[in-house]
Amino acid sequence: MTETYKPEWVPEKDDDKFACRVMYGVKGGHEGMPGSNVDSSRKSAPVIKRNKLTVDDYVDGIIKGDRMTLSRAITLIESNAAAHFYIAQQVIQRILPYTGKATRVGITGVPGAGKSTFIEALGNKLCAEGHRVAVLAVDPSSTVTKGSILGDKTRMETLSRQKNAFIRPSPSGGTLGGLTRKSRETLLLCEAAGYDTILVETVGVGQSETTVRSMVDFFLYVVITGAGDELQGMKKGVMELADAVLINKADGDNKRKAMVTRAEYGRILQFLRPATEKWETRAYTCSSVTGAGIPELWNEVIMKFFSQGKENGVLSERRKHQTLSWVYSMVEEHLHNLFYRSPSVLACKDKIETDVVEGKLPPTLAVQKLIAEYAKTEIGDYVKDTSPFAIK
Ligand SMILES: Nc1nc2c(ncn2[C@@H]2O[C@H](COP(=O)(O)OP(=O)(O)OP(=O)(O)O)[C@@H](O)[C@H]2O)c(=O)[nH]1
Ligand SMILES: [Mg+2]
Repeated sequence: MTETYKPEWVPEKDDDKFACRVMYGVKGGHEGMPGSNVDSSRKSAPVIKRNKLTVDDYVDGIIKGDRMTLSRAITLIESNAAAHFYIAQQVIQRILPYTGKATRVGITGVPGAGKSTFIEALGNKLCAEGHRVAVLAVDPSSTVTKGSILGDKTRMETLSRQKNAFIRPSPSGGTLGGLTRKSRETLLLCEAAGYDTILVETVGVGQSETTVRSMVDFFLYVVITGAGDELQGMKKGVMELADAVLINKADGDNKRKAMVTRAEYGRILQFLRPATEKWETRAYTCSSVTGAGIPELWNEVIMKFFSQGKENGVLSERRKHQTLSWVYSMVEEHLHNLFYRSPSVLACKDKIETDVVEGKLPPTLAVQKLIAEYAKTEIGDYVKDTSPFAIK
């Protein structure tokens, strides 16, 4: 009989919220991996079922800085299963006192700007100086392909070999709080595990920049010269979120052009409102391949931002504000889910939609009807609800 193991977090049916599929192992397994020594005629490699960890196991392992426990705790947070949500929330609550000490930096930019290469160069420098660096990715998964945009480009080969580095590709969205919650909680786990610098990479599409901006202290916008400038220029909104604009790939023939681009961005930035109070957002150049400009950017710009921000209280204000806005974004998300999954709303939605489209019902009245329908049956149920947020 073929031994197969289906993890308990896999939904019974394929769900469009579930961004990956569980596959059989490779025939004979991978060299050096569990099952590598099995008979190659077997259909699939046996998967060794790991012991379930208790909340105490998770908390102790994380605080000790154990990478395996940290990885498993992140998987727990990423899980869309309600049972995992309960355990994960208990773990988060217990590790909270150990969080908040890291330097949180977000990095955004168009695909191919060199964000991962930059993070690798910076991460290696920081590890060499004795820092412990965690790299996370926030990637709006494509609902069409169910895949992620950053894909496996977050590999960062040299950095991933450093014992002081922890690299975690992005979680997928889905139910129970979605991407923002998962990313924030992952960041907290890494802090509790002793990582003093957290670098968060995100692709400049959709809402992901705002998500990352809302969870980091310093936000870096990586751009490149030449083709695509018009596109990047259109992203004025991102420039208003940035604490520094970095013109990457300032090497070889591109160096001069990068200097010109830097001056151009410098001019634009003068007219924009800086993202952080009492801080001037400026443009800088670097080469992530040669490493030129990276130590200066870190030591003279980013570190200055942190020392200044700690002294004048701007950073602690930002963190307080971020925590509160996190609470309310979860409230909104949860209300949204409750409404759209409410059986009474689902029961009357089609009829109301048809009436609106046919001009029989004004949109404002439709809103009132839908909300009234929801409130009538759902609010009372909420208290005895089985939802993870229900009052017990
Ligand atoms: N010459 C030069 N090439 C660079 C530099 N930084 C990155 N590259 C190259 O640019 C390409 C894209 O780099 P990535 O680091 O994958 O870019 P990214 O912004 O992380 O891309 P996505 O994750 O797809 O959004 C790679 O081929 C890198 O080798 C640089 O400073 N100089
Ligand atoms: Mg990348």
